[in-house]
Amino acid sequence: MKITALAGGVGASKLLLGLTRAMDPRDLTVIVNTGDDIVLHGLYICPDLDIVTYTLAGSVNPQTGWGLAGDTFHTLKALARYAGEQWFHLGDRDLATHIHRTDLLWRGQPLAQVTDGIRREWGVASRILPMCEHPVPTTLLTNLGELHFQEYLVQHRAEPSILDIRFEGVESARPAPGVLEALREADGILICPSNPLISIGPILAVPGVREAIWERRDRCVAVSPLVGGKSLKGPSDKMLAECLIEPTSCGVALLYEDVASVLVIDPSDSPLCPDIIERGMRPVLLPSIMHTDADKERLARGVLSLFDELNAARA
Ligand code: FO1
Repeated sequence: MKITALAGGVGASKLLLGLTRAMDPRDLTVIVNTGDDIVLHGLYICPDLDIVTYTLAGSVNPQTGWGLAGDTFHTLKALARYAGEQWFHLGDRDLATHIHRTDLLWRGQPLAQVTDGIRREWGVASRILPMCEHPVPTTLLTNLGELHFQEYLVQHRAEPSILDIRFEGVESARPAPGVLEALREADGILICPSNPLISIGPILAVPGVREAIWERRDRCVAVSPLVGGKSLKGPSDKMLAECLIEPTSCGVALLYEDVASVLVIDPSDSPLCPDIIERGMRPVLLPSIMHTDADKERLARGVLSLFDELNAARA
């Protein structure tokens, strides 16, 4: 069974790791958000692509869910002499990835090819695709003014209130090579438990992507990133509330009802089932909190059984 997943960073990677243990990882393609990408110190940094790659390689820092396990920060400390204290923590070994990527991009290699080379160097068997190759930075209009998503999240610890979200230039972006094919050829499409506004939102906003999934809605399953009205990771709950969307799996259903037929929610959220059904989605209860590798694999196996069931119903 070929699975194509839409993913942000840390939350998605947990489920993706479970999937690579529950299925042949070569049958998994991951389409990753690049709205979080940022240029710092002249380096092109793609946090979500790197988080997915390092996680599937078994090398991510397990404490943070981003960066490399056991990395050091000597370069960043040395840089403080010239550029002052840095708010975005780039580890020494992580920097090698950003230097290599930036070098290849400067030489004219497209981002999808660079990304594929990096995942191969890390021994990752699943295909990892950027959503598009053209930079589409997520900009938030906040009470402090316009902020790049990383400034909002990391520098300002997601404290400012959000007035608007923009994916700069997305109207003229094109899906990266392989993205639409991976959606059209998938037996199952999975929307990972990532922030629906700023991780999955940018992917769906790339022209052609939402339509391609809409056509295959009957085989698309979304996993809610909220349990009991709280985000599993990051500020999804706060951001949804500020965008006047109910910060529960019901609000998530509102954002995905046109593209996914099934919404996986945690059993503790079962009282939300009638509202989710009202939105035209089928709620499925699966334990969604992933602390251990066993939790990740159990959720992944539950999602794979759902895809089997959906395929059997279509046959
Ligand atoms: N997140 C932080 O909260 N603080 C950081 O200093 C930080 C650095 C960082 C460096 C490389 C990288 O790939 C990711 C990094 N992240 C950091 C995570 C990142 O900001 C977000 O989690 C994602 O963009 C959202 O998925």
